Amino acid sequence: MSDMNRPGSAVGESDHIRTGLSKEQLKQAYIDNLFYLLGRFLEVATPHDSYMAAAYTVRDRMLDRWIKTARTYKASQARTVCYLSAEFLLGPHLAKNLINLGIMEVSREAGAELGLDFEAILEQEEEPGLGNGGLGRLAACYLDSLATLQIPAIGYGIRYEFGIFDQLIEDGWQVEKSDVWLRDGNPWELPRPKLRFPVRFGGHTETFQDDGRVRVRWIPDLVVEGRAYDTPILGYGVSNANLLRLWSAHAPESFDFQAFNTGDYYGAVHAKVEAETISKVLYPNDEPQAGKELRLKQQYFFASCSLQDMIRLQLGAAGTLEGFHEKFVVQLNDTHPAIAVAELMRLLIDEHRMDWEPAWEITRRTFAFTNHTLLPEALETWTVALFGRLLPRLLEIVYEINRRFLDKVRMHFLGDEARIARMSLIDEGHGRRIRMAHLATVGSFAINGVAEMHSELVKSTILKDFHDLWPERFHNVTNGVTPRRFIIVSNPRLARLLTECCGDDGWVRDMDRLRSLEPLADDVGFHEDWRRMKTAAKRDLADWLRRRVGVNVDPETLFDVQVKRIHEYKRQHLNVLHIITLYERLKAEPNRDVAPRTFVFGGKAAPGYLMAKLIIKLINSVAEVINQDPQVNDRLRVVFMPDFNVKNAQHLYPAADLSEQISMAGKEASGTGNMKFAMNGALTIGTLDGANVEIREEVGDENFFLFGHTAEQLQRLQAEGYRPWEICNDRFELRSALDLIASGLFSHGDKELFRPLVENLLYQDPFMVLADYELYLDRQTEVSHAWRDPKHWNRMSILNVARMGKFSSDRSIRDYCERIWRVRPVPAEL
Ligand code: CJB
Repeated sequence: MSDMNRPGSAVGESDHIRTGLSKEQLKQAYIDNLFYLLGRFLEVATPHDSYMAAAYTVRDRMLDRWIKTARTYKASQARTVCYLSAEFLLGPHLAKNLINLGIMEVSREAGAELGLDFEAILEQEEEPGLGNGGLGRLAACYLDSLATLQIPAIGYGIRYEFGIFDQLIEDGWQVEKSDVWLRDGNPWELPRPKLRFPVRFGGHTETFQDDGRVRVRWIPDLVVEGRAYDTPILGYGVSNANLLRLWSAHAPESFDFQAFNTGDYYGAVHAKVEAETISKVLYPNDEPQAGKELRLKQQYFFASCSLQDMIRLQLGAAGTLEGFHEKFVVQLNDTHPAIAVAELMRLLIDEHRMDWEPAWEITRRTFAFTNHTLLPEALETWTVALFGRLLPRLLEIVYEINRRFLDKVRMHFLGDEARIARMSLIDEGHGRRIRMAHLATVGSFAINGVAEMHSELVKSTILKDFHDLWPERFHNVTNGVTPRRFIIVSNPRLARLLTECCGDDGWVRDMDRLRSLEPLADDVGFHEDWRRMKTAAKRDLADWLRRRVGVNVDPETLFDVQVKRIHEYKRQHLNVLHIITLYERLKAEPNRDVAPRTFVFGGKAAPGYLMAKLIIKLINSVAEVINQDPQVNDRLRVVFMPDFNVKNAQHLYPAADLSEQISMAGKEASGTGNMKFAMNGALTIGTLDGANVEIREEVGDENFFLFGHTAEQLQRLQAEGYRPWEICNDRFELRSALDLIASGLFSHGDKELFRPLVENLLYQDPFMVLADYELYLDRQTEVSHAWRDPKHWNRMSILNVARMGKFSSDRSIRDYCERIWRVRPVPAEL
């Protein structure tokens, strides 16, 4: 990437060693930081010292922008977006910040002159894995776009001491290792020890008279202190830097002293441990949430700290809470922070002495809610018993919100008691549970899904009754991903090519400009550039896989990639069935003409999700047999890339030829990996699910391999009585693939190992893998044919990249700004 548009040069470069962007200034600053912050000098610096010094050098430059941005925002009094998310999956900071500052190339040169191995320095960074997958990564993309679009915004979340586990593969099985990302220090954050708020748990409530009004006092039995850690988030090619504020849980000092003074030493230590546990570890998702008391504590903890912080800011600026909802709009990233609705009511009523009606008016106009899934197991509910024990005051408030809400419903739908039971915030049917999605919906002025199809399903299924009541509150905002991370950082060759074709790098902020590539789709010379770029990325990946995984793959083969969380609904096992069928075809007919393929899988399974873990074992077992079989291993290779995370993913997107987006229709809310692949020129094989539908619309049906039953067809099949075993009777190859797994061929003769998986497919098949098997195979055969015609393939690949503008997260954020948040850019100047 050129450094042409770097913000410093646009607005007059500073001479200061901490802010200047010239090569000499960067070199000097690096040596200075190495010396004064790390106590090292060039000759003895380890790669990690070098990384830290480089990070501090970049951070200094960001702080300059950050402080000026904060001043600008303060002066403008503009509305601020607060993005509340239990997850932020940021990926490594260094490369991304160098790009956004516009100093990647000059830093590379500075590094070379200092004799540093620039790539090795980038490689040193351990990413903050504060998220599970799509939802957390989406939050990170949105922070990047908010800053780039110069929107005043704060991301609020939890500073987990341990992020998502590191995944090792041992004997084909997933093994989890704790993620100690903070061990060697985090140069990107600034602790704010003075910025701390108390958060209460347990105890009881009592009423008292206050100025003739009855008010409630909450006497907790545990008080935890949330302390802020701030990370600057810089926009691309602008001077705006926003704030990510993460909360870490501690025991308040006064609490310790009390117990020490009464001689209860162990009690004090216990209280401290209990407090600090709250921000200890990120919960892996996809697991039944029974009994996850700590998770509810985490949710309340960060919602409360964030709201107390907003109230502090509001009172500081305006001296009153009256215009709170005009100053702040709070986006709830799924139901994880939904308790904020009740907590804002508590803060306004109990702590700031407001009456219910004005407090509710503010609350309801503050929040907006994004739903990310329809899967029943992910729709959060908490038992009234647990909720009441941990958060007695919040339970009272939820009851009151519910009472008033149901009165309205009753008036609207006279006599429809069934509807009232369905809409209640309390599910009376399953041991009395609080429905967090209902709380979020009732407390929000806008509710949105994350792709058109998903938003329609939200309206017609899980929130149908609410849509009947408030149709105007429902929206769609299709997800997007940031081209800074997923094109420039991941695929610099493609970025250079795009800049050349467009004449400048304006496409990075306006991806619709890539449409100008369309005429090049038939240009022979351009095809050559395209092929060279793709092959180089495939060679890089092949090298990386050889070094990291110890597998050799041929960059000339079709790279067929499926990376995402391992889940039955995402149907990695459908992909495996295709591989086994190809294997059997080649064994039966060794000279059969098949397009040589390398299948790459990656993704983590929730530690308690046994079927997902068995799918990982199956992939590795099939890989072991196929890769060692000389009869086929020149045409088929299977690789499982361990520890799929943002950093590793960056090697994959540029190198993929085919992107597997094969979820059961109706189950994937959006998907965002589908976008990352297509932006990098991979073709998609996919079902009509989530954002696949819109990607296909944009890139054109002829440039997308669609297969599978639609959501309605699958529903009908299920309603008619779905009998997967009968499908096997008619499909010889399917039966045979399942038999092969059951035979023990892939498990050293062990016929039991994969039995649960095979039997689940044959007799239940909840995600209708077998129903789509044949359609999938047919489409894969067409993929192989298309691959044989490189001119045609390249054409499709170029058109995919040219037409992916819609899926930049800048477009998503613009949608949110215009339709939901009603906020405008506030440009910061250096
Ligand atoms: N998603 O990653 C998660 N975690 C959840 O708990 C619920 C949903 C995913 O969110 C992504 C961002 O919206 C979607 O693209 C994806 O389809 C969904 O599964």
